Amino acid sequence: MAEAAGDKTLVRYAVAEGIGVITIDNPPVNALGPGVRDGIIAALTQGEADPSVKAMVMIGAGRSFIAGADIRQFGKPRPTPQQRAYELIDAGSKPVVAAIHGYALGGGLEHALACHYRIAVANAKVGLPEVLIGILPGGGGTQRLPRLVGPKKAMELIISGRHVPAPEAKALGIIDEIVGGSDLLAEAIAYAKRVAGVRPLPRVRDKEDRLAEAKADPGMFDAMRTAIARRARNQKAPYHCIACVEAAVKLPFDEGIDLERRLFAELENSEEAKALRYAFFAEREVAKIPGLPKDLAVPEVKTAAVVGAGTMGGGIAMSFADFDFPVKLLDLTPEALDKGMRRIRDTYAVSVKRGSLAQEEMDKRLALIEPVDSYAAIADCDAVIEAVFEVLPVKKEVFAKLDAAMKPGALLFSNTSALDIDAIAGATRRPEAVAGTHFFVPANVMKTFEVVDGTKTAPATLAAAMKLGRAIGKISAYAGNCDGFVANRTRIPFNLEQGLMVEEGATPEQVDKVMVAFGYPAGPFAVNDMSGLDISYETRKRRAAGDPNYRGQPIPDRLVEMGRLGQKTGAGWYRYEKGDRTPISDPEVHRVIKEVAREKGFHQRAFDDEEILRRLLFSSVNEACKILEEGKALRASDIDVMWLNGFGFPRYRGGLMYWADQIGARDIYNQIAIWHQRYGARWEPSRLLKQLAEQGGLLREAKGDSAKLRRG
Ligand code: 3H9
Repeated sequence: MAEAAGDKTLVRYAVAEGIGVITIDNPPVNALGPGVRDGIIAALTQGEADPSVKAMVMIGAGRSFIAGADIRQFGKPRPTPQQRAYELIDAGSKPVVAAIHGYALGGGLEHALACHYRIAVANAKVGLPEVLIGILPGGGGTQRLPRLVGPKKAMELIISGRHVPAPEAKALGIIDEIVGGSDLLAEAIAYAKRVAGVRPLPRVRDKEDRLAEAKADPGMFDAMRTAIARRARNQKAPYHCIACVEAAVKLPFDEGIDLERRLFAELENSEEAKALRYAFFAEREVAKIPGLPKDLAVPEVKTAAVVGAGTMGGGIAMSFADFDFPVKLLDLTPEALDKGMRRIRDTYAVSVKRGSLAQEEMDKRLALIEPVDSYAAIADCDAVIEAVFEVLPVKKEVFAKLDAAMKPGALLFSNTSALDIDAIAGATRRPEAVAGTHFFVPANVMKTFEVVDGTKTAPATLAAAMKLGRAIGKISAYAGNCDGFVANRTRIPFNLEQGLMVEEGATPEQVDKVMVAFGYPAGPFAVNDMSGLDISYETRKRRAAGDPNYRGQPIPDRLVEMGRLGQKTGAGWYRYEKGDRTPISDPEVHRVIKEVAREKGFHQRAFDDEEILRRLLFSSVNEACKILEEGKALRASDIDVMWLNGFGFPRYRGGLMYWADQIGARDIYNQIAIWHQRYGARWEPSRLLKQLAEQGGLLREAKGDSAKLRRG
């Protein structure tokens, strides 16, 4: 290959067999950072000017084509580009072929859409995920994609931001050809030679036929607005995406581009975009555990087992199968195993019925889950996750058995949500191989995956647990060993205040309304009804038995004693019509609340919405600060990641601590100090919060106390 420009640049240009090859080389994902866009423009200009070049290929070095604009540059001032690659390609006289492997996302796919042809290897993925960071495709994507796939499909892809596998992209018309993956560049050069002489050049901007579908169905844009109203409430980006696709249909191409640019600029610095960018980077940061040796040999987990075929164990086994991971499911009686496997089958069958899972895929996943009834049958697995009853003596017994049965080097993980991981590890002779791996409910759906670090957990065990979580599609997050670990511990005060405010006069409906308006998919009382009121009832009874000063929750206790266990009994905090999950306000509940308040002498008063929101969330912010000052979490942003992926906190608000910064540590501290006076010890302000309030500083940037952290 004749080199026409320097090799060590972000974008290389060379000529091979009469084809100009533009290689983007900006590790790790070829983001369009400073210099890359200009490099592409320079290379296109060079190829256009070179008479020996008949066509060009655009390709990415390393693991991807182009993952999009450099997200770190958003929100910073940048010069308006004098030239754009899309326009150069449209104005050019030579065909350009995009050769895609890995990811072509956002601006990456937009570059490919401006090319005349797109080829891809079969495992490549393409998409316009901008909406997930609160913006819209600003490089012509909203105008070109509808011209290829039709406006309806384009809206679906742009509003979901999903990654489309190459074969589907080919079927949709985004990709022209799927090619073998062994030498993409050679395939691309051959393809470019084949199309070099084709005229006129096929420009996506000129394609009008697919736009006609909107003429037959002019209501599709408003229908889409209505369809996303619940999901997209409080957000602008999804609606701006629809407006742009509508413009693609109704306006000439260049006017559509103008609108796209204008709306992009409006979104770039919006509050939702800032929060979503923060969430994007927080989710990458959470994977990092400082202080682990760079050359750490992380044991590879190829085979896994789950102990306990209950709801949790079954969900965990499904998490493995969903990511193509073979897993053994151990329970000791045929009845328990049968019941567990039946539950798994039924859960998959619901997805098949809904159309979100193909029958063959369900069969494939079920075949990956092997029910077994003895410890000997799992002995050779690389890792085992215990998911038995949440009672310490039971867990210890299981760990002693695992220790005796499992091969040397196997990793022993416990799916405990609160128990002391050191006590569990103490039941084995290999505490260095033990860590907590806390799944959320339902385990096959929720993404938060807390990895709990015991006093003796080896760095390699910790790293392997973090990696295993990612391998099964979870977001692994570090947690120190303390009661409730990090996620649940931050959530407990929220749950407590929720109950107390109802004793004091707020209604469940009002609390739920406030939190739904804030952006939660459902209010906390409606969620209680979904999970059932009986579990926390049992916990309270147990605690009360062991602690004469235990402050119970008489209102939900009374509801449970009346047989109101939630959705499963047709009544809880709300009532439900048969076969319908919509919560209906129930005067009977209001009567019970008043009755218990009278009996217990609770003073009831009216609440305003802001007070409800702040009491719920400030209590958790305070607890999060205490966790950080105790060195039980690495970073405040990890807590945000857990709240976003474990508790339904609205993503466009960034997370608990990011949201708290919008109010400011000082105001939060002042309010908490007042509540401390009024309500007593449970509102004792955290020292870290006080310090941030006095000295300034962002809550979201707080780190775990380095003197107390086990890692770092
Ligand atoms: C856009 O394109 C706007 C356009 O319309 C044009 C407007 C004019 N920028 O995720 P990973 C970093 S908006 C900066 O762990 P994976 C990431 O932070 C953009 N950095 O890898 C991490 O850094 P570190 C639309 C980025 O293999 C490292 O790369 N595109 C970017 O699990 C590895 O990332 C998107 O939204 C970026 N665009 O997943 C795609 N992308 O090592 C965003 C990654 O320091 N990216 N980094 O922590 C992704 O979804 C995933 O990174 C991807 C790879 C699927 C590509």
